Amino acid sequence: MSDTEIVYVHGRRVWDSRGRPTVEAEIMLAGGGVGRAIAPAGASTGTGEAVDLRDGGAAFGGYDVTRAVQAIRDDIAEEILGRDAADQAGLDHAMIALDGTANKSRLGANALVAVSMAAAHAAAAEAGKPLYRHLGGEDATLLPLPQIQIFGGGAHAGGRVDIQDFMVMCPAAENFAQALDWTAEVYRAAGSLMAEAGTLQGVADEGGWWPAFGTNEQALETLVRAIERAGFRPGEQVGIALDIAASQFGKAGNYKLGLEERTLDSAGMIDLLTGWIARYPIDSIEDPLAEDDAEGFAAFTRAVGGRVQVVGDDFLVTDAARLHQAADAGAANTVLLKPNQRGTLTETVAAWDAAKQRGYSAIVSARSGETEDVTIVHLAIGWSVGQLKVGSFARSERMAKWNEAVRIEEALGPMARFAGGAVLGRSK
Ligand code: 2PG
Ligand code: MG
Repeated sequence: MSDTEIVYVHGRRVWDSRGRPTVEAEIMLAGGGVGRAIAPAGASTGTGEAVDLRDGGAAFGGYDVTRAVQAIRDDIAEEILGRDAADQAGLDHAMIALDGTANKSRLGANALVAVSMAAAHAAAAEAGKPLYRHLGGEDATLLPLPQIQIFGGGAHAGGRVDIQDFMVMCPAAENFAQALDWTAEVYRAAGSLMAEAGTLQGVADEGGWWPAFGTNEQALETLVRAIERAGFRPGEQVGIALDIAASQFGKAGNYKLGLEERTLDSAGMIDLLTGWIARYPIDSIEDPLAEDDAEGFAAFTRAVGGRVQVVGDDFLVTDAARLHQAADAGAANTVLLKPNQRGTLTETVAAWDAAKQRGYSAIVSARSGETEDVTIVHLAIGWSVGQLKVGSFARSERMAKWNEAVRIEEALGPMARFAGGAVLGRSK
């Protein structure tokens, strides 16, 4: 029996940052290595995502996960006991085949992703290495440029404003730790601006300040003022990243901006956003158009893709095949990588490989429903992706991830390289 043979598989129900049930998997190997991981959950999900299997019914608003947990204990355990955890692709493909559906609706992508990540942790533990090092070897030294939310909106704030994430990036920071230092100051300055305006009303789902604004653009203006008040030069030291999450309010070419009581077509959305790009120091825009608007995506990318990251989240759903299609059409230039959108690490890596092949950048991303699980930080560094998005700078399910990256940067010492502005195509 090899040391990396799986000898124990367990699933259990735990709780996420929204107080909803989620799936945890635990795996033990013959050599004694143990791995554990928890599935996250989205709120603004793309229709092309693998299925987050929920029980439905009355309990916990229908969000219970007893079926997904049971799938780990029964079907998945039976399939993977005796398999080699060091063969991640073999393991993941066995689970994909066992599920047998195109969207993981039988066993649940939440069950699969927890097991897939737990197996990676167990194999790393068996090898006596941190996960990032196990995944990337000696080359895993690139600390990501973080995208950190200052105001949360959209589906994460009851639709209070239409736009979902108002984030900052610190491309001019010397290292990851300094990017956090700067972000902490901007986050605090934004909180004081809200307090002074009498609009400080707590935080949204991912810890960003509650967006008590009269227009979407007011949030942008306030963000620029917060950057300045924190003592930074907007656009140079600290830039803006937006997640429009347009699938939440746009369908079939109609974009309903509830806050502003107007409906735009695809061209109108593109005008609105290119106007914002002209007036504000925006470096990155995610899901500027809806998932069903590939033509809009391509038009927007033609218009601004040379100077701004155009990121596909709901549009690409961490899917290598979709990325190739998008690349053929010239739509987007960056892909968000969310392991639970597909259900296995192997498929997530495939999307990252496709991105590299087609000249796309990538951003590893958490979900709005998160936990203390820090696996994605190790993926971002282990795969040298260069960017990481985890939500805001508050609430421990977010801070746990930022803190893990601080530890890894420290452990790498002089070997650590910070992705900084280079991932945005900027020279220092
Ligand atoms: C997104 C994520 C994270 P959710 O849209 O990028 O902000 O949200 O997990 O709700 O899909
Ligand atoms: Mg998104």
